[in-house]
Amino acid sequence: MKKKIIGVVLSGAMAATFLAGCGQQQQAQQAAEQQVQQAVEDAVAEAVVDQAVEDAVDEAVAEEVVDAAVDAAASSDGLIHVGFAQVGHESDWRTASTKSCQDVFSEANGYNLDFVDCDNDSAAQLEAVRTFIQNDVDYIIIDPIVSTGWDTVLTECDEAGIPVIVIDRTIDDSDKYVSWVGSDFLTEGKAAGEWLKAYAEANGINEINALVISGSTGSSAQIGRSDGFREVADREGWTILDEQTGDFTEDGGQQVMESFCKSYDGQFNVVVCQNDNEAFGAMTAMDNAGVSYGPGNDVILISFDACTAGLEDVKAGKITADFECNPLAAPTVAGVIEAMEAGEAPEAEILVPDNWYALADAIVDFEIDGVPQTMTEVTDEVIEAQY
Ligand code: GYE
Repeated sequence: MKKKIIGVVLSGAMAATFLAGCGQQQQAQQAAEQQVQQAVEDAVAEAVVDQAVEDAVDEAVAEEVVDAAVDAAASSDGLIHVGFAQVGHESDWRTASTKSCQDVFSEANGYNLDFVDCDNDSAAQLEAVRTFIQNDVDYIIIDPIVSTGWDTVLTECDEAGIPVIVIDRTIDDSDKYVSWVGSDFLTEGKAAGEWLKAYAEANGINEINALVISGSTGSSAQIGRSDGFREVADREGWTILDEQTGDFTEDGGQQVMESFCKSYDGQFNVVVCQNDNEAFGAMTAMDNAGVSYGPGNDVILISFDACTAGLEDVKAGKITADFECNPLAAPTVAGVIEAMEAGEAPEAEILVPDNWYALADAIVDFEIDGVPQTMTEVTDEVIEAQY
């Protein structure tokens, strides 16, 4: 830049000398000075632009070099990078699901797992997925907290060329994912209803007045279980006195049941909890309110999930029937990824099978949509083998 300015100053001075020789010394002097000034300004401006362009080019090159290095490091570890946006840590079911994913997507199995516990916060879950896109993972697994609000972010995954696999809960407003692996929540809800019908008939119970403690509102697990049970209740003319969410937590179940015990004192003979943790809380509330539950008692207590602690309560005669939801879907998701790695098209929908559990006295024959169901008697061995 300095060299250019000196050159311009010199050529201006030479012009001044020439004009002075022609006898118009003063005017020439002024013109020359202006010319010099203008030239200096132009040169400075040009140099500033040159420098800025040079800096920007340097920066872009540096950024590209860093990106390339990161990419090289990522792919050179030979692992399949998976981002998993998990719902949270609200229940025994969730703990089992997380452990299963962490075991399956381990380094020893050829994976690098980026696990995010979204703490039941939908905004945090969308952010987790966007971070996976930025990190350019190979696959994204989502257990959707709620079933709607997904199309925009799934479009972003699609545009980034990252396949999405949905696990457990469903996405109902977008089809931009390659596969879903999970349980049929509507069938679980119908199972509870159809079992209750058969159990009530077998035990001479003519009137059903039910209270429902539902799961997290807007999750497909809540929607399916509520709809399935309600379908049977409506058909049979049962009364559902109330339905309030316990958010799939023990605390939530206890709080809702405390308020139910006050509002519906002596009016209910069935309590449906949409997971075992809510049932644990509801039992505490009923104990405190002096309400007896379990086979042969005031209240028929129905639960979902059938985790180890839930089945222990079935065995102890507290929960009358427990409708399983199997949380161990991660090995099946790994199968989907392996198929894609091998260039095969994965199955669009893979159902994880569930069992229905009770003690021998509460095992009754029932059908769902004309399909006969089998129930499993809860024994120590069954509990031992459960998740
Ligand atoms: O029933 C409950 C958990 O999405 C099926 O979420 C899952 C449910 C499960 O919190 O315990």
